[in-house]
Amino acid sequence: MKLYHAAASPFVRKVMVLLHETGNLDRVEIVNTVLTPVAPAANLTGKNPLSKIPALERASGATLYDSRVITAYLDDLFDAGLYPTGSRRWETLTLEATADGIMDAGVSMIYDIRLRPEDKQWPDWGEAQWSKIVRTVGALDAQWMSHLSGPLDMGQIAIGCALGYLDFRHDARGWRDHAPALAEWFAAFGERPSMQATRPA
Ligand code: GSF
Repeated sequence: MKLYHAAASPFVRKVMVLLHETGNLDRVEIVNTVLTPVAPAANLTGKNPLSKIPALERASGATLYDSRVITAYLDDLFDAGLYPTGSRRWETLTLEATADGIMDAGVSMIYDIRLRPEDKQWPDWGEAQWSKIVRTVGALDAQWMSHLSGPLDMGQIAIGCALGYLDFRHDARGWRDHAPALAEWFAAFGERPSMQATRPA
């Protein structure tokens, strides 16, 4: 399988952490992919017409994309149990969606700053995205610490990758000021070898 990859992408990192945690890194070939919304990757558009990463090309069958589809597929393939059964399953899926929402907001802020010409930038956009992030880390801190402290699942991995992205791109904004318990959880989670091996660059 080929994984279309960029080391800075928090969505790709979810897949990489899953591969590390399940000991299956050798099952994928990493294809470094350079792209932005205004510069699609020529080697990818034939596989994922949206030109977004991660994408997972398989020996047969459709190329899979959207990180949540890929993580669910690999969890199934490796029988990894990162999507638990019972009521915890729906929490895990919601937690992963929450993490992806933080990533979407954080990535969108970077696109606005880096890709738009200066005269077309709109600071209110970035502030509104940051407000989403502040609200969300606050909600995680207030309502999700018990789940986050349970057995490893894909929701936790995704939140770890989302918070890692905030540190990587938005460190100066200080998300920890809004979520002290979450910050404590992340200090420990970030020490996992899978997280250390996939630090964004
Ligand atoms: C989001 C992937 C994404 O936006 C997923 O896989 O979960 N819902 C999708 N990836 C970015 C790279 S990144 O900053 O992580 C991407 O591919 N952007 C290119 C574009 O055209 O938006």
